[in-house]
Amino acid sequence: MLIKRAQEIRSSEITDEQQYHNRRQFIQQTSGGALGLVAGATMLSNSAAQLQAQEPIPNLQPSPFSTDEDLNSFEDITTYNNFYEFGLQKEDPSRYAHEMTIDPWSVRVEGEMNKPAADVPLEDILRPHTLEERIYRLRCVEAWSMVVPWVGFPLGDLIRRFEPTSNAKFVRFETLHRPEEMRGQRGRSLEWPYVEGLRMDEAMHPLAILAVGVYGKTLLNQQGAPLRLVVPWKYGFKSIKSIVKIQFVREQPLNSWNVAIPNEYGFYSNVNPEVDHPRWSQASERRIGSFFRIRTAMFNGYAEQVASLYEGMDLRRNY
Ligand SMILES: Nc1nc2c(c(=O)[nH]1)N[C@H]1C(S)=C(S)[C@@H](COP(=O)(O)O)O[C@H]1N2
Ligand SMILES: [Mo]
Repeated sequence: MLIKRAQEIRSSEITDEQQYHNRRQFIQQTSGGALGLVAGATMLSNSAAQLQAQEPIPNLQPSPFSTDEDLNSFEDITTYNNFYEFGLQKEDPSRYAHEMTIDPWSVRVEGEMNKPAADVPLEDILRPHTLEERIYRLRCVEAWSMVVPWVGFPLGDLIRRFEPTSNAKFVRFETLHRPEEMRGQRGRSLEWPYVEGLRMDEAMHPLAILAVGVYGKTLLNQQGAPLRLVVPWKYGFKSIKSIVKIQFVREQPLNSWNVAIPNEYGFYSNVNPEVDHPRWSQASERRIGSFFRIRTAMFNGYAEQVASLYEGMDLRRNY
């Protein structure tokens, strides 16, 4: 069990927004007290994606960073995914990600830090943190977007625990590499493992979170269970899934999409309607589940919070 239930909460399947809002209210009414997080994620051993048992996460606090836009349905969020480790089609992750085992799970934390390098069990990664609900827009570089009610905690809070030194200028992340369970890794659609990185000040920004859940329950594998990054002002590919390694490094890391197609995908990858992708416009996006295109906002609508991180930088060159 990943999350210890402080109180039993209603765990009926949630498939639409109205139901969800009712449930959120319920969660808010019954919340109070810190979360107890315990060991031994025995949550999953599936023969089919539908059998992935999600655990309810109680006592979620709403976040002032949440958007109040309409949420995408649980169905959209869990069946229209990019997770190339399971294939290139949007429905491939929901078909095949159950083949990945996520119990036990640990994260190797190493690099320029005062604490010794260690394989940290997932429960120790989570234990000190209070989980919040963060409703964020996720804007894929392919010009579609979703609104997702994540459950997570600030990445910066985790980083601080390991006391990175002043040599740590960037944070580098790796996804699990296990071709036996991740069929896409048997091919060469990308170089494996999937790698991403953030500049230290980006990683410390309060909007950047590590997510463990969605819609009030633990993540399904196709969403990057048991632990994935969410950086809402950047294109979706920065939000690396199923993280097994976090390194504090001196140099800007090479990230998978930049290595694969450097003239199309950079390191920064800030959502920017003024800088088109070489093959398509980034000025607008299609919200999944809607027919209409909407205008894309600078930094995906989070400019007020993050623009200062990039002051003086040429965002055309640093794409
Ligand atoms: N390990 C890994 N992480 C990944 C990807 C991937 O292929 N592999 N795809 C990225 C891309 S392109 C996007 S848009 C988001 C999609 O997240 P979602 O499926 O939860 O919407 O995950 C990102 N994280
Ligand atoms: Mo993406």
